[in-house]
Amino acid sequence: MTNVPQNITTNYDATNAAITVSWVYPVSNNIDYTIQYRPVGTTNWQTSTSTSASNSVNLTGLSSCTAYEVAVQANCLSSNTSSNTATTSVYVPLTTATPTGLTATPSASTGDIELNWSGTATGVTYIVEYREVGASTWQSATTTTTNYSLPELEGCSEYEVQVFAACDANGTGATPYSNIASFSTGKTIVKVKALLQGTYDVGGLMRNDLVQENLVDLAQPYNTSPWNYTGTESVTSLPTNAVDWVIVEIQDASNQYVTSTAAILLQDGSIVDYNGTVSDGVELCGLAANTPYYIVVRHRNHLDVMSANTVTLPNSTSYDFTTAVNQASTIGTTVNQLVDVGGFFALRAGDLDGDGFILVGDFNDVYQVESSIVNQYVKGDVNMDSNVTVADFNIYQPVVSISAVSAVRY
Ligand SMILES: [Ca+2]
Ligand SMILES: [Ca+2]
Repeated sequence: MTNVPQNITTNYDATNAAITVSWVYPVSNNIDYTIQYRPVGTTNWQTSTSTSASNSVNLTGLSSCTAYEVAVQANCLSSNTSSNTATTSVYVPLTTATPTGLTATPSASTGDIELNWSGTATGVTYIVEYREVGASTWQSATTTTTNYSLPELEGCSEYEVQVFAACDANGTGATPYSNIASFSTGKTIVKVKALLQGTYDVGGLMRNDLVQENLVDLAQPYNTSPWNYTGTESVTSLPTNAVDWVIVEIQDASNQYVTSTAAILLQDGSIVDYNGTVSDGVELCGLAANTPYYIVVRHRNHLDVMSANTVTLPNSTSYDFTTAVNQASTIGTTVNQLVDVGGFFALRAGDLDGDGFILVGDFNDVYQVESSIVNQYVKGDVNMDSNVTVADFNIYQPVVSISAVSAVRY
């Protein structure tokens, strides 16, 4: 008996952490096989015996990140044995679990993004991959611990990150990827609260008839004159406690425009990001850290307001327009930018065209045009109950001639 087993194949089976060896042999009766295997470069063979008619065997108890060579010999039980096959090699990759629970958290002190995950703590290399959302290629970094600090990245962007474990920094024997975590850079969280007179209810809360009736635009509605705000903020559905879209605008200490965003006004006056990234504020790009700015809140048919003083951003406590009339910047000594709605202060209803003046033009160009419209999301609906009626006119009429401060007019 001299036939050598043919067509030997070796594969690493990750599910069973085994090398599967198979071969072909022309005789099936009265035969068994000796399978020899060892890490490449070592001397001593380990052996495994197979009597399987399927001519294959699973080798287990392997070291990860190691190349093995394997040979097979046929043993004719009634006579002699064959020669060994030529050796064939197979690589056993990293057999530890895939990294899990990846998180990405900005460090308040350094601006670095702190990455943490769960995985084997020793003996492996972790390869971190990150990119700006939408970019086609990943950048990478390596570490041998289960955490990594990504140095502060340029720009004001959304990033995503993933990690895998490998035998070395070249990625040999890699595990699958972890979950993807996301983070943003260069953004400043601004916290501000405001109420709207038109839809104010009681106890510091606003009604939200328009949201309940699914009438509020799902995309920010300030892309028309006078705002001409071109942001692409949109949602698939508004939070159930949303009231409407507003614009949060930042001006510098000289009242020069810096940046703005469309955001969601909630019933208690909180203003939050449309994408839910921040639960109690909005993220804005282009602000210098720990620098004083004016905060402006704009609404479709209410008089826009600006903070009475500059606010150092980011601010940990909301700038609250609802607590006092003088929270809003004033024109000279006339303190009338906010209206007392019963212990709380609200943006004045009635600037139907949003230009910063409550004048007859609001009546002529908006209210009169939209009069008698029902069940729609329109600016003439001052009390935001979805209908344009005399009730809206009666809110507007007594305050004709009040203007917003010049810094927020269009
Ligand atoms: Ca107006
Ligand atoms: Ca109305």
